[in-house]
Amino acid sequence: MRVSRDGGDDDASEALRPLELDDRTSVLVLTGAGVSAESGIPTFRAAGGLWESHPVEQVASPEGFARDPTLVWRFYSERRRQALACAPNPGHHALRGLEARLGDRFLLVTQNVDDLHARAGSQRLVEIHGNLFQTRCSRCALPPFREEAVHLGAEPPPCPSCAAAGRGGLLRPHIVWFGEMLDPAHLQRIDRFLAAADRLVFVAAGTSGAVWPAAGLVDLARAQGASTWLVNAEAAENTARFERFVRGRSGLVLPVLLGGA
Ligand code: BV8
Repeated sequence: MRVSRDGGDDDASEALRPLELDDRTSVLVLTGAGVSAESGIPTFRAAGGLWESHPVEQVASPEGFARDPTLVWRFYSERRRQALACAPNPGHHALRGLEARLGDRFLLVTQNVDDLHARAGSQRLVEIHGNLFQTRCSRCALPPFREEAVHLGAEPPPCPSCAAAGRGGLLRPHIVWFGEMLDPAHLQRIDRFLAAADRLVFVAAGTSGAVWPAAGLVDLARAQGASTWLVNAEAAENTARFERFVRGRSGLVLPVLLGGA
């Protein structure tokens, strides 16, 4: 496994060694769909960004839900089934292991909604795009709740509290769709972690750097003086923003880089 510098080409690369982390160093990690690929969950890129010939932005958007809530629930129900049938891989476990060693000097930010980091035991975890197994009402203030059920019926599931009040609210996945704001509490938690860090290492893994604001996290970390690593099977849209690029599968690279191997 080779490390190339500043998005440079491979022949100037060096052998991969575990990160040197002294007790003044904090680690911020961002993961994407690539980290769950080895668990059997297709990435957005691999699927060509399409679901059943629907551009993902169409089914993962408030407009898509307003247009066809039954179709959107089929999209998320199939992903619930798929995620429940999968298990965390060595990449997830290596992140859990590093958290155990660093404690509060560690924070894991994920774009993944598949629940695999939580199932691997990650605690200091920010699911910035939500979680497949959380449901809320699209209309009233019913608090989000854990739900593993699939909704494949002709009718989308009604909100029980709206139904009781004679309102027509529908349940929706508690997921951040395209065009929707991220939860400010999540962004504040990341900012607090960055501000509290003495020395900082930022690692992005299994992400194409195509979706914002997640793709800009590397720049926030650099602004804090972080050393920056990208672990990805192929070059990402923002590879040039990283000091070091390890081209490889996260299930193989992360256990070595994070020293759990
Ligand atoms: C918002 C939940 C603002 C849903 C998701 C600036 C510039 C351009 C566009 C925008 C911008 N700012 C905002 C936008 C619009 C939009 C956006 O970014 N669009 C993109 C498409 C251009 N952003 C938004 O809409 C965001 N909201 O901006 O609100 C706002 C402001 C005012 C008022 C209102 C609103 C919300 C974005 C969140 C959307 N929700 N997920 C669901 O999952 O169903 S995004 C979803 O797609 C994922 O969560 C993830 O974030 C993204 C997919 O990206 P990746 O995870 O990186 O996956 P991908 O398949 O692309 O790549 C995988 C990589 O892994 C590949 O590189 C591959 O090589 C690699 N790989 C594969 N196997 C492995 C591997 N690597 C290692 N090991 C392996 N084994």
